[in-house]
Amino acid sequence: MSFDVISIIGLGYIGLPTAAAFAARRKKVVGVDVSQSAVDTINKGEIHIVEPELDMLVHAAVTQGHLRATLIPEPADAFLIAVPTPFCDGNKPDLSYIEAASRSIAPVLKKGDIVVLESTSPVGATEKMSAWLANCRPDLTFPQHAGEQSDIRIAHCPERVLPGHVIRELVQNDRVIGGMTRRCGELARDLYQIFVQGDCILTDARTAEMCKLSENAFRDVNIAYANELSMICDRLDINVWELIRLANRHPRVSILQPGPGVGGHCIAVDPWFIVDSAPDEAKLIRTARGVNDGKSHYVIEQTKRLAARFKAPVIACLGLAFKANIDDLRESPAIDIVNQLADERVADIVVVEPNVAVLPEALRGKVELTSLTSAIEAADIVLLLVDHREFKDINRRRLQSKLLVDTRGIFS
Ligand code: SAJ
Repeated sequence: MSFDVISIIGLGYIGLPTAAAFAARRKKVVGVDVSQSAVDTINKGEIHIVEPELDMLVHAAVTQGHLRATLIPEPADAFLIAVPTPFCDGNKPDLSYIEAASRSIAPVLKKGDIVVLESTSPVGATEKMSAWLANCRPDLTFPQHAGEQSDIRIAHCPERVLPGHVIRELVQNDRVIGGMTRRCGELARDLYQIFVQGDCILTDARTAEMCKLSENAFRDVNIAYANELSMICDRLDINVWELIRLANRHPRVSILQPGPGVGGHCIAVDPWFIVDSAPDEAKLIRTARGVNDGKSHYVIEQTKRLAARFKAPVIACLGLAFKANIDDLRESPAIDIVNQLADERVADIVVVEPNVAVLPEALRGKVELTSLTSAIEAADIVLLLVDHREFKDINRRRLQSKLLVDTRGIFS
């Protein structure tokens, strides 16, 4: 199948780079998003997110006529759904965005099309998507009931790219492709092979769903180990960064880095999808979530103890993003920490975040966003929350008279 027109539903951190990758292979790509401003920005050849190299790719794709964005889905040969899967109360997966995206494309589906779910999803979500589509289009057959003979093909191919390295990883990473049937998987593999240079490995949809969740839970558990070590080392007066460097000299040891907690919309979220579907068995995975969330509270208490030494302390909080050198503030532990310190009126707080122009809603009116130079000058305490490159370059002499809480180990 030649896939003349490819439609990407959701033009965010995954959907937009994926759309640009197909467009770079001269495919006609129609991107769909519910945000008018995202659609307008993209149609001008610009981008609404920060990701290295993406601006050039999108600009080229739009000006050469390969990529166009729209609010309303149009007919295509392949549909890729890349919308958020957050969790709602009780850490339960919220599939409402996938459901809304499915319902929006259902009217334009035609016999022979393939629909691929890219969003990270709990086990069974691809089957649900197929059922929602089937409900909307009783005139077409779907793999759940028609098996290999269905009119519409359905597969799950979870995205696995690392924010900050998306353009390279999108092309080079292997892809796990879970077809609802063998034929669905094979067709999805043909689709991804348009731009993926890594291996495209076939499995069933449930295994592909669980594979993605297992990867992120694996990382969460390993970060929890590093975070727990950091708290143990504080108690025992040992420099955890040196300890980890030394332990990692062992050929079979590779400890990750402690931080202020785990953020982002993936690693802090996806393990809950496993816990939700197997609550009695997922003990280690649940505990790791608790350790990583607990690390943020630990940093807050550490900072409060230092602030108590001053009459009118000023704290410079360096970084709000969920990790280094990106503008993504989703589920960022840095924001929770700053927010709580501000709510408890622990100090006057100035914030530096080189990757955003305005404070997130949660912090507006509570803290001041300022430049690195003036924040450090004003501060009694410097709370380093994100290891952005701008902070690594700080002249250490400017920190000499300050108390430091260095959650990322860049000053030690
Ligand atoms: N972190 C640490 N210490 C470390 C590594 C990370 O505290 O040693 C923290 C980061 O600061 C951040 C959080 O963990 O707050 C997550 O960052 P990350 O770089 O580990 O991962 P993400 O969320 O940017 O991307 C992950 C990746 N998954 C894995 O590495 C298994 C990526 O490949 C996935 O595509 C992505 O989740 C996703 O979309 O699911």
